[in-house]
Amino acid sequence: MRSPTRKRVALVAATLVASFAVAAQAIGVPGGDDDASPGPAPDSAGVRAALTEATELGAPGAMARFDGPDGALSEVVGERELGSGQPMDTDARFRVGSVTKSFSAVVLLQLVEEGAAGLDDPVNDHLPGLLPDDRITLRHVLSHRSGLWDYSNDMFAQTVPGFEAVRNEVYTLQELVGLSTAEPLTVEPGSAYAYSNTNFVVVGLLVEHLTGQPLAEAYRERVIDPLGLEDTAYAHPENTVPGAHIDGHLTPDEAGQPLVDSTEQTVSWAQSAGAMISTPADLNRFTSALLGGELLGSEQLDAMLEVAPSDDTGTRHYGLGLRRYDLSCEVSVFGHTGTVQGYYTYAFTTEDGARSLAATANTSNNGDVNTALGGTLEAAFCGAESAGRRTAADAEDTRFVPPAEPDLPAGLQPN
Ligand code: REX
Repeated sequence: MRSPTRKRVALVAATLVASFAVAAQAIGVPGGDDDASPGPAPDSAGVRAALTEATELGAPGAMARFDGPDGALSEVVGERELGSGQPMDTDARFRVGSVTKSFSAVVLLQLVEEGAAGLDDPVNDHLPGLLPDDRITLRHVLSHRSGLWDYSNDMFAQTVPGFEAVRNEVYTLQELVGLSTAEPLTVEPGSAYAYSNTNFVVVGLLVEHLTGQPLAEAYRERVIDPLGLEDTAYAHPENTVPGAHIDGHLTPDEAGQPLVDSTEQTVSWAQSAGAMISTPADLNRFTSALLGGELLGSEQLDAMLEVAPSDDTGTRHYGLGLRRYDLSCEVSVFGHTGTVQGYYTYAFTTEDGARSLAATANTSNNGDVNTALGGTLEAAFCGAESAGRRTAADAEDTRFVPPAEPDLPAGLQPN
């Protein structure tokens, strides 16, 4: 049972699946849902231009799905598996990388809501001796302010050899934390934002400890089943993507080398920081439900939305397992980005959860593709009238540039 403070928003099934072009006519529903601001109609041409650009820059395929007051709108470009001739498919599953962090944060915040732990408790109060500094709290790990070294920096210094070395490995969460704590803290606990996968491995350990359940069960019981996310799975340590899926294609560091099929991998190096599998519809349902108050009560949701800058652009922020991007049309969207070998993902929703976008491209280690894919956000949430809109003609001028994340090693692609 969720706490009574959680809003029980009725499950409104998105029944209309149309092209972006149809909804671009008008989204504005006078007398409709009072809570939801209709917002501008999504710019289907702009979304398509962003996806097309992502494929021109090296992704075999790219796709996006928008869910809003008028239903669901999908756009696909390119192939789901290089050379197969099979089109991208918004019903197919893919690896969502760090969007997993939002799922992990929700589960831990539910446990905080239930009184199993306090946000400002030291992690070591619950897992004695795990971390080298007793000052690191749950809030610090959820907001990337612990200073815990990101062990994955070392793993992927060389992209393809790094990937091949871990793709079939199975780590324990403790082993991953151990790789981090062998290095000194990068900042004083609580003093600064320093993105690190280690933080969300610690979140996974806390969830397992506080629930007494394996992570997969905790995600299923608390998020996946209640929201009916039938295409979302935490399959670790299996290395396949069950059912219809998009293949991953990792871009080698050396120019001109062929893409490496990275579909099969355990993602054990990331686990609660990045091993979830999902679809655009499920990601939109998840982000919309989260901001709509279905997963957390107002106190925990407010804590999650309390953000600090994640770079110096003034438009990119991080809360607790959640990013906030401020778009050119003065709309702020909340969600997460993801990068796991072979896949880039964006999953964001408006503050009321009424409009959501999930976009993915089936390559990684190609920052230009990631930047192009990010253009779907401006197009979908700001619409064709926005100064920040993208079309094929003015894509260069209106490029949506994800922030530089100074804490990521060279070669990692910040979102
Ligand atoms: C791992 C290396 C990137 C990727 C990473 N991913 O830390 C986490 C994530 C799970 O999704 N983070 C993103 C590899 C940034 C987020 O939070 O938004 N890069 C690749 C290399 C570079 O190997 N040498 O691009 O596939």
